Amino acid sequence: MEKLIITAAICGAEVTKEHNPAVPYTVEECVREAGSAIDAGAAIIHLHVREDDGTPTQDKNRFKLVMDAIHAKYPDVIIQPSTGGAVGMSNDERLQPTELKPEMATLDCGTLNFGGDEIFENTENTIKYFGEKMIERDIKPELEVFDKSMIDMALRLGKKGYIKSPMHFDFVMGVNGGISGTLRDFVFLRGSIPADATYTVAGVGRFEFPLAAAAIIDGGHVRVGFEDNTMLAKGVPAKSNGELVEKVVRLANELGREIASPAEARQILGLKQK
Ligand code: KMH
Ligand code: ZN
Repeated sequence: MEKLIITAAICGAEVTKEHNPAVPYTVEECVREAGSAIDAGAAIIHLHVREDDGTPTQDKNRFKLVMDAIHAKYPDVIIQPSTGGAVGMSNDERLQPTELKPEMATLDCGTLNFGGDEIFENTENTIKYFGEKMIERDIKPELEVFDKSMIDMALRLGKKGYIKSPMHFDFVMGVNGGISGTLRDFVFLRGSIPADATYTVAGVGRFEFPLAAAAIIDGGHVRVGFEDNTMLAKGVPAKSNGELVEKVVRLANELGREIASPAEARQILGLKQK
């Protein structure tokens, strides 16, 4: 079986220090949290950035600052900026980090309810626009799907030339408004992608580790991190993103799956070697 790629989603746009005091806002905190995850075995850092007070931003200069600071200490790691940003941001605001030509970036494949009155808006034209920009900038999209219909959207737009194959999906499961985090729905999603596609699974909250175990067994890949879940176990807050990655590494060891380095992750995902 292919080695396991672990992605750490270290901060997200919604989670705050009130949820867990280790959620990073400043550049130094982002380097600390990315470092803890990389040292534990993460090959990819899925990155959102914040102002020092925690306000989410898609500012290109802030991304550059954080990405350069992480790469200064960890030159090999794959940094995957978010183009989802935070609810309510405009398309061009969200696309700013792609101007830095990262190896990968997320591409969200549909609109969903995002709690309360919030709607995370990704119209068909938005997805096409983001797809075109990523092809133009030679960026491999991680296709974030929060429901089965979003896989169908990606496949349809792939046929029209907006997304290249082989595709790489991220099943984000357990968001209120998206698909559930059950094993039944995991099997449904993973059975709905093309044979040449790869996937990672990001289980939200209590679904994080059960779905990680399912993907480890199935030959898929795993995302963990404060963006999705801040707890190491019920009632036990994680002290760092690294602790969440360490738990995935323990599961992988028990289940006989080796961990991919960033170079091995590049090979699995078809990215150019550095
Ligand atoms: N913060 C969410 C609204 C992504 O990174 O591409 C969107 C999100 C998805 O986190
Ligand atoms: Zn994200």
